[in-house]
Amino acid sequence: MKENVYQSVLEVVQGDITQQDTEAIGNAANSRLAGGGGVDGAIHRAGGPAIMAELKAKYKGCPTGSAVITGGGNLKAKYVLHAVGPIYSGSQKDADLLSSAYRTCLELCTQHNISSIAFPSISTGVYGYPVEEASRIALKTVIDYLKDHPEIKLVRFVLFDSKTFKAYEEALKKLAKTL
Ligand code: AR6
Repeated sequence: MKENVYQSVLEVVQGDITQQDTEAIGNAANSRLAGGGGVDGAIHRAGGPAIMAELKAKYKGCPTGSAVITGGGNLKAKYVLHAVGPIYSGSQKDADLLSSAYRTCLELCTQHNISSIAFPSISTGVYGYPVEEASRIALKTVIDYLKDHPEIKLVRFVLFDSKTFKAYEEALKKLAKTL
């Protein structure tokens, strides 16, 4: 599914983020930037050891709700944005932290002249964020950013499983009506 959002394109597809040819891909990391399972494990496996070496050399960790940038190693993408989403607790702060994790990635794109990025569904795996709510927050955050940032031409959400893909598709259909 593809929507024109202001001067940019917002896509929702089912697939594997490690195979994307956008300039950057997002990662769902942890605050120690220690690697792990899920999409984090898949990105480090596909990108090779250069990504972890750069993380260790440059950063001492990353607060929840923020993100850091590295090169893409062996990936097609030139950069990886390692975002740390919240572990779902049910508090109002979760939404703010999830939104800020995506927003920081978008700000890093602007700072590094990156005009296309693919995101996974941050926090909805082992971090337990309910996907219906997380998908609305993710898409709304991107749409709000694109309003003032036409330099970002393409944002693609790449969802691994059909349940997550359908949730993002539904959320985008609803949000597109408000544009
Ligand atoms: N491409 C796209 N999405 C994927 C892929 C892939 N190759 N593999 C998994 N997903 P999770 P979180 C989806 O658990 O909840 C790690 O250990 C997955 O189906 O990866 O933010 C980190 O180190 C789900 O929809 O991230 C952290 O400790 C989504 O990616 C912790 O997990 C996110 O699931 C972060 O947990």
